[in-house]
Amino acid sequence: MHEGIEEAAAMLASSTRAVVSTGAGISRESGIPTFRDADGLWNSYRPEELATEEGFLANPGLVWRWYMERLSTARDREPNPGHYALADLEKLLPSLLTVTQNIDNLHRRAGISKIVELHGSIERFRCLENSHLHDWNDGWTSDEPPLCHCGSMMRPDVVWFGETLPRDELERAFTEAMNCDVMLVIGTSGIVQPAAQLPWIAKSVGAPVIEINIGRTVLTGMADIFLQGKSGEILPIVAGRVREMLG
Ligand code: BJW
Repeated sequence: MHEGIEEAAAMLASSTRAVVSTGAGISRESGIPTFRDADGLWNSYRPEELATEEGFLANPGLVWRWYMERLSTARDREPNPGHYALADLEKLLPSLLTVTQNIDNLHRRAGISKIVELHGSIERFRCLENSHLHDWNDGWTSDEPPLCHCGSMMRPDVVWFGETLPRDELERAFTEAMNCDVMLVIGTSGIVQPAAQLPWIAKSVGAPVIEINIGRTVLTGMADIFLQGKSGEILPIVAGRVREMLG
């Protein structure tokens, strides 16, 4: 067993305000690609074209089709043992809040109920002009963005580069980070702002930071505990130990 697991589990078991910050790595074992790994999306696709408003306005069909493909992948895939272990931890630690940069909805599907989605959701849409929100509509096609009742083009309700994050979600994430007594950071490269600030905020208020990642990141040097490996393998062990400690 990983030597830091015992210590990490003890920190979580004794916490009263735990925050978990997740990134694309937690969903990789479900078959959803990350962004910046060797097989990540940004190695095959250009973020300027696909994840900015300018890219969308230049070629709405291209961006819409890309998101439709990713929506279909997200719906086809299942939560993995890492997602389920986090849902177990939420039951064991009622104060635990999950803050995710992921848009894939897998945390909710695994049973997580206290969650802040910083970058939106691939399951939701809003129109460009008036931000009218829509769920998926079976009358829509995957080819071109449909129009809202106000006549404006529909786009995925996700946060693209250069866009501000949803205000309430960001405020809640920052407030919880400022008040947490331990932060668990899972499967993120830790470079995309402002989400990347969360572990640093936790650290600045004296909360220990536990990182789970298959490789070292910009956060590893500041983390109090670094658990190197797949989140789908490490998280179930951590959650199991927390259950025993609280048992
Ligand atoms: C495993 C594993 C396994 C693999 N187990 N681990 C300040 C300084 C510099 C730049 C900026 C700044 N403030 C703002 C910016 C600009 C920009 C930014 O941060 N750029 C950086 C790239 C430098 N930020 C923004 O534009 C944000 N907006 C903003 O700040 O507004 C105000 C503002 C605007 C303009 C100027 C200044 C201020 C918005 C960011 C939106 C990000 N959007 C995306 C796309 C969302 C929709 C979609 O999915 O299509 O969000 S980009 C992409 O990156 C996606 C992710 O949520 C996000 C983070 O990626 P994540 O999750 O960390 O994934 P990876 O791939 O990077 O890492 C995966 C990790 O998992 C790796 O470490 C692996 O090792 C690990 N892993 N398998 C455990 N099995």
